[in-house]
Amino acid sequence: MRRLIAISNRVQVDHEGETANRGGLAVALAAALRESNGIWFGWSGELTEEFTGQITFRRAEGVATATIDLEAQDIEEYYNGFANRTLWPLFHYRLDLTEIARDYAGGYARVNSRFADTVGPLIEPDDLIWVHDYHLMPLGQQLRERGFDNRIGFFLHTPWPPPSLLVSLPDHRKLVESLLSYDVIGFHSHEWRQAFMDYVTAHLDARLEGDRVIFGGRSSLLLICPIGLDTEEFCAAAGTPAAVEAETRLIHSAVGKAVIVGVDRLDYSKGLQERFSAYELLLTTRPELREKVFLLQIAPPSRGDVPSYQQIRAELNSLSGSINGEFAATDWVPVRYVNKGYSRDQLFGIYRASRVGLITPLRDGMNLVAKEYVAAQDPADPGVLVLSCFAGAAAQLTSAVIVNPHSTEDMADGIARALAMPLSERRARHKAMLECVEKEDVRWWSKRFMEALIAEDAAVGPARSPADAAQE
Ligand code: ADQ
Repeated sequence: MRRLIAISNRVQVDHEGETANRGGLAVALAAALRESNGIWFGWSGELTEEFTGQITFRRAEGVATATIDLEAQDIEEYYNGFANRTLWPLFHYRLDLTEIARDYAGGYARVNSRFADTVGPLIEPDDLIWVHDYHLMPLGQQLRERGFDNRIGFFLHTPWPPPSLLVSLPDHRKLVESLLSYDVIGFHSHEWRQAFMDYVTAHLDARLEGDRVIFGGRSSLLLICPIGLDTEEFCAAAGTPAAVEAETRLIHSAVGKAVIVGVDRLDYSKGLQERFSAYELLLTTRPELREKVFLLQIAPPSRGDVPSYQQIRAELNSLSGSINGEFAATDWVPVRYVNKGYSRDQLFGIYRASRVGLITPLRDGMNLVAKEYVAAQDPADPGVLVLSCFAGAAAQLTSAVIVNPHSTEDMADGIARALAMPLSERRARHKAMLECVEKEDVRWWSKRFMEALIAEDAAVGPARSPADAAQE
């Protein structure tokens, strides 16, 4: 089996006692790497006074990791700056929150170049390289410039924005051209891939041939490859003490009330304010539901150094407080808003105890929480998933109650429908979704991507090392 080198901004594997804030990518990649005996390379999350390129090698949960520390200026300009203040909002259609600054773009280029310089010596000619996410779009080109002609793939975990938004980015052409150094570019859904195709045909001197882009003498395959859950591992939580305790605690504390659950990183793309407003509308327009339901929103803070994240946190505190102030009774709190992380076992129990899973991002590349909610249900008496039409997951989980997260009325109707849904319909919808979550899991996802990358190898021929290339 070919060795995989996965490269992502952060390398996050669980060390004992740490479970909070683990992103979707961490969950998915660990499984893919364990199987291929690969190396996961990226930033340690640590700060260093001066960048040295020194690599720390570790092994955690069967995954070999190689990490580097970054300087404060790198973190400010590349991570907090270009990645989280420029690209993340832009790629989630939030031009209003997109901050453009040359320092950010400069930091982004510098860190991508530092990644290329430090990972380079680890790469052998036969390795497959898989780069992840918007933080590292130029890395493939940086590696090519250093002479690596391994098969290199890139997977985008976020949406790809429509061309009319992307052109707001200075140097948008340069960024997209750099992506076309990859052999395979993966997207979660047809919609994100189509937006990419629309851009390259409108703004670059590129040609589409089926699902390939031909540009600058290279061909890149544009692959639709929706990420899945590590379903087997996640479902192994069933019956564990932590899962059972979380489930029974929630059921007892609910005393017969139906639990509506939301689990999200605290991020403006997740539509949390809109969700709270929809729930408020539900209680206002359907008084018969008061004291019969409550919303449990779990949202651990993320990216606290970025002002828009501090702002959303303050807004949600105020919104949950005002809903509780308006509707609460002596023995009923309508919104339980919890800003902390839970272990995966506990999350399993929480999902299982909840009658409705309310997942309503305004835009989301995929959304793994929706899949986790489905996987955790009891097939004999499952809860109902209410899902935003703007999550990548909606293209696969078509048996969810699909709602428009911009319409509080539509969401309130969706929740009411889910609460009233008869058992037979709940079972039928759940069965269809579970089939997809089980079949198209994280192994299916990584296999699909890796096979596409290997097939490119057959098409293009074996890679040479930079040393071979120099000798020729
Ligand atoms: P995220 O935006 O982080 O990921 P998501 O796919 O929902 O979003 O994954 C979040 C993960 O964090 C889930 O596995 C969830 O269980 C976990 N999590 C959330 N809240 C938690 C809590 N309180 N305690 C413990 N765990 C918690 C990005 C993209 C997504 C895409 C993924 C994977 O934004 O669209 O689905 O990458 O590609």
